[in-house]
Amino acid sequence: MNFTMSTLKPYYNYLIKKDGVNLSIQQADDTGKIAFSNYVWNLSSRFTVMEDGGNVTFTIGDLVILMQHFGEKTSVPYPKYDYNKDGVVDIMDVVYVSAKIMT
Ligand SMILES: [Ca+2]
Repeated sequence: MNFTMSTLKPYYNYLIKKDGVNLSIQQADDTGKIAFSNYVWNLSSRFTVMEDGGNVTFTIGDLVILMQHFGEKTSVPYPKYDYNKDGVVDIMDVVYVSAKIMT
């Protein structure tokens, strides 16, 4: 499934969420348009596009995904959910995301 949104601000970053969980950040092109694809969705999925401005917010859904990757240390250069970049998805990353949710 491909999505296109226009009438956005050119060159601004937009955070795309699916069911409240961060999906990706995309920059609008010079005409204020972004396009994205998502192949895993169902009819009840809800997509949100919001102006990012560099401050990604986290939700409980992000914390659940993080917990599903707890202990991972195989990716190069760092596991995707290793927010403090110490080479492993560990309790420090859980604390980081938890703190972001509460602020
Ligand atoms: Ca870590």
